[in-house]
Amino acid sequence: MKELMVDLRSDTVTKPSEAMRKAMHDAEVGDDVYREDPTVNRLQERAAEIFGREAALFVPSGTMGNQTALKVHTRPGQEVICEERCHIYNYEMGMLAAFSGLVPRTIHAEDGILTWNLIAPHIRKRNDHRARTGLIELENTSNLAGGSVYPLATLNEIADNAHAAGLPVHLDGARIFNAGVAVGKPVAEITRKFDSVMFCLSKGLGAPVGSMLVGSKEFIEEALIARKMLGGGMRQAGILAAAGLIALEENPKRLHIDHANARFLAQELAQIPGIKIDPAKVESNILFFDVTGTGLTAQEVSKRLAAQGVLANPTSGQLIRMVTHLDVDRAGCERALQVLREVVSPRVAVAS
Ligand code: TLP
Repeated sequence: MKELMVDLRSDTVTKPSEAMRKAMHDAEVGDDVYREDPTVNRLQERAAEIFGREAALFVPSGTMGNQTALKVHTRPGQEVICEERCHIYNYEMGMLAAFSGLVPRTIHAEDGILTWNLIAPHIRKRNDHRARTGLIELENTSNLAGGSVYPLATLNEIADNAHAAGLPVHLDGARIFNAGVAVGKPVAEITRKFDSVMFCLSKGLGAPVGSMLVGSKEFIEEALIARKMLGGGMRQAGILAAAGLIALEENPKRLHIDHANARFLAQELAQIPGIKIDPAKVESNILFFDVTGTGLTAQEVSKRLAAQGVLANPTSGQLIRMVTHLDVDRAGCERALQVLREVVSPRVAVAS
């Protein structure tokens, strides 16, 4: 039964490969709070190089990377402009308020893709009554908007205008390598104008733990302090960085497979009676579909799928999310579809 499990809940569920486990075993380590872990240092140098930046910092999670960046860029009482479905606001435990004293100024954008025209009216300069804007934050790919991908021109236009207004721009690039594959451009190019970028090693790239922050030397020096405040100063973290290095070097080049599997799932899902999805909107490795037409709630569908070894999370009463990754192949996708067809067929719905 176990080997038949198809886990589409998230790309966070990937397990470290044999090569990663071996590299972890063999990793040269030191105390990273003293900056003496050679493997962490190597990972940070490689990340900075790949993104064309001065420096990088290894952090235990994407959440810590984002919250560290927010802390460095802002002062308490300021507003952070972000899209209403973004991770920093919805899934980071209110830490933008708790840790940095920020107020989110959320904006709704079609498919989660903000534009300068949407942002500009919300920017507040110094004012005797209202909170000042401190930062603009974008998410690429946009997770909760279905893995949507920013056009490069939109990213550049937002960053240029933000800078002209004296505002820094942070990128939650948890899945920035997926975005790069989707637009066919190197990550250095699509993140060039951001003041800081967080990206995850532990999602589609398959590392067991870890994310990175990249930016200027000055930004990373400040980020080190905020990371320590959060308890993120790690010691012999080279054990983790060793797996991260393999993730970073090897796995970006296979992400197109996950995108093709997501498109395949979407096209087949669209054929199932009662399921609603627009396959044209699936640009990377995340997809959402609406089960309202099946007469079942998303929770019921998810429970029935799980009973047959297919895991996919409901994100509301109507929507289920599926995320493709390196531990799910085409056969796994086919199996997930077959189980779903059975689960939502009218005969099964009546029998329950
Ligand atoms: N996303 C997780 C959940 O928290 C929703 C997932 O399964 O997709 N930014 C983005 C865009 C993310 O999707 C995530 C994780 C993070 C940041 C946080 O990364 P971690 O989980 O490492 O703190």
